[in-house]
Amino acid sequence: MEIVRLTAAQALVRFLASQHVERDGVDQRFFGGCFGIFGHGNVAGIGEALYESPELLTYYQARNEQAMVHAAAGYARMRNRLGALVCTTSIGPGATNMLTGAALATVNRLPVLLLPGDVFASRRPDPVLQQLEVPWSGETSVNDCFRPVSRYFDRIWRPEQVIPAALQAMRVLVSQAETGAVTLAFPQDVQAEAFDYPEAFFSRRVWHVGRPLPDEAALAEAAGRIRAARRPLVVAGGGVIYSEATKALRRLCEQTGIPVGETQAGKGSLPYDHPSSLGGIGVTGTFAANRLAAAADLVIGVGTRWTDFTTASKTVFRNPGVRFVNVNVADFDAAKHAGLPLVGDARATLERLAELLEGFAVDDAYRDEAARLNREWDAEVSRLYALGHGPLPAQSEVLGAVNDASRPEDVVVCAAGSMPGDLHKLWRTRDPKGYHVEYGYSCMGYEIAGGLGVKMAAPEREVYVLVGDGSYLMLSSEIVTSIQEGLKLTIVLVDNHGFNSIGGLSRSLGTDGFGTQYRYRRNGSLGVDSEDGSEVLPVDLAANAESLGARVIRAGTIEELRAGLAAAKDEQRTVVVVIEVDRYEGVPSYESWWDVPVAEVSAVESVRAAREQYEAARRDERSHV
Ligand SMILES: Cc1ncc(C[n+]2csc(CCOP(=O)(O)OP(=O)(O)O)c2C)c(N)n1
Ligand SMILES: [Mg+2]
Repeated sequence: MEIVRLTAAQALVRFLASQHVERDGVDQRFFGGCFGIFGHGNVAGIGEALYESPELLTYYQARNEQAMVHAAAGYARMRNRLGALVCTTSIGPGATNMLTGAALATVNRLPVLLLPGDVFASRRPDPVLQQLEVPWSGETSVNDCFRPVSRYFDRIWRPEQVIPAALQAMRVLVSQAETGAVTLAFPQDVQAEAFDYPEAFFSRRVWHVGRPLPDEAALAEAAGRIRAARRPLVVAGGGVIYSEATKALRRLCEQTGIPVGETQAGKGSLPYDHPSSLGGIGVTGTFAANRLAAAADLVIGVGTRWTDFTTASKTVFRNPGVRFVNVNVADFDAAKHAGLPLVGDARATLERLAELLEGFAVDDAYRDEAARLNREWDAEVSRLYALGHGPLPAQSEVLGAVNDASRPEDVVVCAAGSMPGDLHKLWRTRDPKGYHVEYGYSCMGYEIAGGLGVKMAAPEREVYVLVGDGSYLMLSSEIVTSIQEGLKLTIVLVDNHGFNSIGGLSRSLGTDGFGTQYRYRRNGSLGVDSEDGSEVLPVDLAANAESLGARVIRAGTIEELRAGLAAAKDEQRTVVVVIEVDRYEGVPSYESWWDVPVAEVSAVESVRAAREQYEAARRDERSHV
């Protein structure tokens, strides 16, 4: 057996560089590079390995560890989970800064490989700088916090352990059912220790990503139930996009006339103007989708986790006899809502269902109803895109201008605040990869960092990052990375001086926008929305973006925004277009509800009224059992 003497870090980097995935006969390298921030916990281990052999994995320098995991998640999503990035950090704060990113990746089922440095395995210099001392446990470090937010966790105590740990990491990363954050905590002394590794460990390894089919009996049962349904409805989730099942879905809809509502991750499963497309469903859904959902007798979930936003907190499906069929590669999701589980790949399963449904179609009246609702909804979008609101424009007009400026293949990126809901309703998606709203974790600060990852995965597309002022303030540092790497982003910063989304939620629940605006403290209070007009904080986010090296365009009107977006197209580096909007001119919700509990007792009259409404609304909440 040929052997090669390497440090544990060199061995891991060499192994990662030779991993490939193959689906449908297309072979691609799995790791597109390694993000990192060095400290004493990784500079001489992983850092040395990357320095010694730069051809193995391109090193990208990030500004913030949370942000680099967001970038890795954005990258993996854009690559339909057939590609990933590695993230290396020092020990202690560098490591724990990645926790939020790890949770985001796991919640969204996106592969990221995290290599937090860890305290000395030998424990010789205990406690090392930044070590958490745990009086009751000698083998615990801050990295144990990664366990619940990782789909696989290991700590590499000895250099030879790189071999099983790396192979297990790959098994999980490429598994379409299991994937998420994979964490290999790497003690800083072990990283630098040498071992005689078998050369074969480093040979090119191709991980096949298959398209498993559900059990044929379950497929036959599903086809029977669909044939018996009067008002079937498909709910398309992220799995449709990841499995590249959009064409198969379209064929099935055209053959059968079954209409489609989309989750946040599934938006783009059909183009917005397809007659079977009802757009977003649930809390932030369209009236088209929510109306047909209310009466649906059979709901076919494809690649969806069935979150409360999709089900409008279990109020959107109102037909007393409604039943579910769930196509999902993960049996965990396929079993939800007491559905008939079709555990398999979305594309292969939809293709097989189309065969089994040969000759079946819904009534023409139902097909026509969906097409009419599609058109009526689009008229509503046109209305909101062109409100002409003043003096400050409405946010919906900003979305319209960005949609108009973008090409079909360009990508819109967003994550938290009031824009994800508005985008879910209003964005006219024309390409399956054109809509990228992170709504599994809806993490403020994902927008710019995630957009960077999207651009790394698809440099040929323009990436439009829509970010609120709150998210921008939380995490905008990767603007610097985008400039360092020449990875251009067009960032549209929508300023409403605070948390509009939560302000609106607060008003609707009786607490008057308390604590959601960026205002001075006056008379002991930060103010509420009914006392609007007080001075806002003098935060100049445009100047901030400029100071980071971005080209900045300040737009006062929608016309200036349109001109700014046109100018941004000719720019090579990251552009930030800043526009202020009227925070009270929001997009309404359409026949939906979200369960956010209101105080059962309160001294505040408006809260008591909200509680009454809450109790009434909750009566519609049902369990699908
Ligand atoms: C990291 C994180 N903290 C808190 C929240 C809760 N939250 C959701 S939206 C929001 C406000 C976002 O403000 P901004 O980005 O300005 O968007 P706007 O609501 O004004 O549209 C908050 C605090 C969150 N989603 N993520
Ligand atoms: Mg805001």
